[in-house]
Amino acid sequence: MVCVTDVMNDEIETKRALCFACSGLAGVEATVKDGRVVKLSGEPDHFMNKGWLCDRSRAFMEHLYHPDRLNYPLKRAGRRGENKWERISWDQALDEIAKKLKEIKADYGAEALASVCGTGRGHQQIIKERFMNLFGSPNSANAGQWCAIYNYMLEAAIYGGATRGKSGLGVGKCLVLWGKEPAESQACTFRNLLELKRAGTKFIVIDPKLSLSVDKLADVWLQIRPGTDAALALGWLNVIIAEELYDKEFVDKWCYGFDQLKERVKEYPPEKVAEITWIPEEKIVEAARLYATSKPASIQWGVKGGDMEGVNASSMMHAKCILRAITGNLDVPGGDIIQGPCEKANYGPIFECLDMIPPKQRAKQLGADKYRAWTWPGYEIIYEAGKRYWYGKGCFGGYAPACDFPSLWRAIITGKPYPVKALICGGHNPLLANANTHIVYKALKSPNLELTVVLEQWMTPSAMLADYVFPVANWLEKPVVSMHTSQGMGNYVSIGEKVVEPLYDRKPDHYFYRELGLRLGQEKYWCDTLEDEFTWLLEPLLDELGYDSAMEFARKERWWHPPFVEKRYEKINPKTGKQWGFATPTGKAEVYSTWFEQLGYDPLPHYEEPPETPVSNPELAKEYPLILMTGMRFRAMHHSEHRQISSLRRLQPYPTTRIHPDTARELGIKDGDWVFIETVRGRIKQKASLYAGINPKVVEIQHGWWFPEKKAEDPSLFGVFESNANVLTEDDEKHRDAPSGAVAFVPYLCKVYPANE
Ligand SMILES: Nc1nc2c(c(=O)[nH]1)N[C@H]1C(S)=C(S)[C@@H](COP(=O)(O)OP(=O)(O)OC[C@H]3O[C@@H](n4cnc5c(=O)[nH]c(N)nc54)[C@H](O)[C@@H]3O)O[C@H]1N2
Ligand SMILES: Nc1nc2c(c(=O)[nH]1)N[C@H]1C(S)=C(S)[C@@H](COP(=O)(O)OP(=O)(O)OC[C@H]3O[C@@H](n4cnc5c(=O)[nH]c(N)nc54)[C@H](O)[C@@H]3O)O[C@H]1N2
Ligand SMILES: [Mo]
Repeated sequence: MVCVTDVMNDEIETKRALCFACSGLAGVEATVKDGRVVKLSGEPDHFMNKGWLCDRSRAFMEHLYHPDRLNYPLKRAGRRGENKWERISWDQALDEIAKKLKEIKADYGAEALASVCGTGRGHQQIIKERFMNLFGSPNSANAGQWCAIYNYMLEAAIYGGATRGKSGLGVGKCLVLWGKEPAESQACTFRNLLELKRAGTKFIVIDPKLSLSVDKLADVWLQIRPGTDAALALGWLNVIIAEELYDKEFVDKWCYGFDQLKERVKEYPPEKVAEITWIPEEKIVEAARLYATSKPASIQWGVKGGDMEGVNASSMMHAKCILRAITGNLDVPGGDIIQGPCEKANYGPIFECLDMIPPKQRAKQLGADKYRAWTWPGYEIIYEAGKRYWYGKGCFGGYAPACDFPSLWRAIITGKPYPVKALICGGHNPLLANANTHIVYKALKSPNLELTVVLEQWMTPSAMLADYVFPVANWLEKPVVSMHTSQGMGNYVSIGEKVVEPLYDRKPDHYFYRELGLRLGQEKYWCDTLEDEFTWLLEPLLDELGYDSAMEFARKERWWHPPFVEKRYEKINPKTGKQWGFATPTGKAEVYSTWFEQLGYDPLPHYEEPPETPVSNPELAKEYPLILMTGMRFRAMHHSEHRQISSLRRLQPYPTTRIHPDTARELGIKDGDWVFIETVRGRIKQKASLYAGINPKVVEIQHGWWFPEKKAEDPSLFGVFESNANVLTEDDEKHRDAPSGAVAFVPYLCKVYPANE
């Protein structure tokens, strides 16, 4: 409803948007006066934020009207990175790009076009996937390889769906935050967690530092050595199984391979795990007991305890799945609720025309020979098991199956296994986000790339190296659907209105992909506008609720949560007359994973010492004695974004490194000093913040830093090599997870010293 909020002045109206300042998607009330947004505030009754709104979301007024926003399509006029551009019309740019893509496809095959994205920005990713599938290229890469989506895939492989927390479904007795700092990373969720705390939930927080969440929530804090979470999880399993604290009935009836698991976890007694993790043995046992005996209990998703731990990523996430399963916490209110795709939507794979990509092309996906879990081979198994179970729809889409990022950069540079000639980058700043900035730089500068297109809101370091840059709308300038079906999982729907028409020549991403698609023979598959796409996406739900369009639903209803089925696995499936069980090949929760087995990986979790630690490489540790964690979230900014927004930059003016006061003193570093942080790969500069809550042997740095105020031209690229965490990280095989190829953002060995110049 567009309601008139001021009876005296009918030029003022209130629109209800969905915030995309992170992936939290809070409800926002936007006051528009004479066509201009004058106020953003939290939507009082929205289930996500309940009237509250963070600084970053409110700063989107500045984002909307900022003088540095990109307003017109640009075409490169000088050398790549020279910062010489000519303004060009959308039509002319799209015609030229379409012509070039036709030539590339004819000469090298469709796989010679790749696309990259990061957090994906909801619809932009699923729309890009449709374009790529229809074009015939399997080479889309995205951040899901190390962030959330692979985790959901793995959950789907183990018990048939992802356990995304859903608000309002019961208060658990115990909640585990494992490598997660919602106080900084998910401010809306953090507020909801504080409420749970007040309602009596006990919190276990596993973090190498005393985070805000440790401070405000933890009943038990396990100060773990970075990168050793898989050992801790196996230690918990050891205690829970040895002390028979698991749910025997559930295990007997619903778990596959428990005996093999029992054998495996014998290798991880608490005393050994204490030595690996630096957590006192009695605390490991205490926490394991608390988790297993408090029912219901839930383990939340957090990227640092799993997704980003390189060699241990799969094992860690697998072990978390096993903990949830054997303690009987799956599908109970207050526990971990398994969600599949949305029953009421033309979700993921359907929306993206995934079936249109021929098997011959799937087989060419970069990295799929080696990292089979994240790519087509792993996806196909999950899809088949899911299809039988979830309303005939399978699971996922949007992000998986994706190609392997590091393999993509190498294919661009070397032309092997085949040439990659064109790249589309949307919702991503690859020079900041990916491990090993130097290889990304080399790829983006490679003469082998004949065409690079970036869809952006700002001129970023990565956009500087493009041939065409298109100006895209932000979330106030377009409608937004949050439906975790865009990741194939989590079946609720939440939707927001467009607040104002896109300014200048900005357009929603949809416009680009549709227009390019039309020029390449994809007419049949595109709706005219983003609004129409959403209507088609939600058609089954809209029909049921009696709305004509997604936008009517956005104004009147706002969100829809499917009815909850407790312990669905026990219920009778009317189609088969048998119990539902789980959407896996065996119909059980596969603690021993037939998925990993089929793909040729370890079917049970294990712990491997990461390649760069004081234990695995004591020689290196002599020169680089500190353990490095990268990617410390902070509320003011999202990844590489928002450095231009002055109200936010005031909150966080510089890149920051946290270091223990004792360590700093020994190194001659004072609070606020600029310091170099160096690994074997290079060094960067950040400001030291002395913090007694971090282990003296550990330092933590922020990621995403570049400086819009610095020189734009290559090789400065807004100072992209000066303070960027990923100058220090690595993306070679040795540091990656065997099944998924997930890179490590933690742990590495580093040294820190004053930057005196
Ligand atoms: N060292 C280290 N590196 C990390 C991490 C870490 O912890 N440590 N974290 C990793 C994680 S989890 C992730 S998810 C990645 C994130 O990596 P990215 O997704 O690359 O992160 P952003 O900087 O948010 O980049 C998004 C870009 O998209 C633009 N943008 C915003 N909205 C839209 C839109 O609607 N359409 C389009 N086309 N563009 C838009 C923004 O201006 C911005 O430049 O970084 C990863 N990198
Ligand atoms: N403000 C802001 N919010 C964001 C983002 C952002 O850039 N800025 N990015 C968004 C995205 S895409 C993501 S993926 C999420 C991620 O958000 P979270 O899942 O909360 O992850 P992080 O904040 O990266 O790290 C969480 C905690 O893990 C700890 N940690 C570091 N290394 C280890 C380790 O080895 N083991 C364990 N157990 N803990 C460790 C850190 O000290 C930190 O307190 O945040 C999202 N929200
Ligand atoms: Mo992420």
